[in-house]
Amino acid sequence: MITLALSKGRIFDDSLPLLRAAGIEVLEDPEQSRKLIIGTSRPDVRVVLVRASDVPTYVQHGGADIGVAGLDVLLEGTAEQGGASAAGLYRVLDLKIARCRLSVAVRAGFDYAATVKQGSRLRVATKYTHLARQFFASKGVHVDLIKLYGSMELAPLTGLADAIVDLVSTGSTLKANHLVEVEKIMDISSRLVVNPAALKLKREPLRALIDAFETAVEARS
Ligand code: PRT
Ligand code: MG
Repeated sequence: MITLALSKGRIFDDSLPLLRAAGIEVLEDPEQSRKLIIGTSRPDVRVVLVRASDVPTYVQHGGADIGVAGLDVLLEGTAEQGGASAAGLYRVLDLKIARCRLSVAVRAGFDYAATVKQGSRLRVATKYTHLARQFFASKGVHVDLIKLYGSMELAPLTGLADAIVDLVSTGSTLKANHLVEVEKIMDISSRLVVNPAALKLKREPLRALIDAFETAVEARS
């Protein structure tokens, strides 16, 4: 049995066409069912539904053999561990799905460039404290980081912070909240991650699955 960890929402939705191209149909819609383990048209492949930020943990500790996780989640985890790439987690393939960018945004009218130039401290609210710390340190910008778990956009509007570091795709969330993107930190897409022990034990079926994903990604780009 191969266990694939996916998160509900955009990663699940964007993974479906790749799975289909690999000859795998998922048998249930996670939005309709409350099941956390879903079968597929392949009797030897099942999907487990976990929080996006829990996918690396599942794969790393063998709760899943393989999984799909955003580069944001993977790099924040690595930065949290002091730069050491997680043992027990191979990043094998860029699936080029759930694409977005990690950016700095401020309230319209806030002079970010001047604040940075003057060397004043910038108050930054984010879920990505480790990536934000690395980014601002590399630019020599002094920051006070405020850890939030959601609705980052609210922070500059309420005076909690001067800036946020968050994911942007269409930009409409920023726009709706009168925020402007002032700097891109990095491009993000989802990656296929594999447990190294599983890759040894289930080498052939896992290799075949990874190859099928790779072919599907290439066919789409
Ligand atoms: O939602 P939950 O708290 O369960 O977990 P999650 O937010 O980590 O999961 P999910 O499913 O929202 O995101 C999973 C992954 O999708 C992320 O780790 C990213 O790699 C990727 N992704 C791609 C995005 C976006 N695009 C995205 N736009 N994740 C989040 N967003 C959010 C962003 O945070 C902001 O609130 O969408 C809003 C901005 O979107 P636009 O289109 O208005 O710019
Ligand atoms: Mg979300």
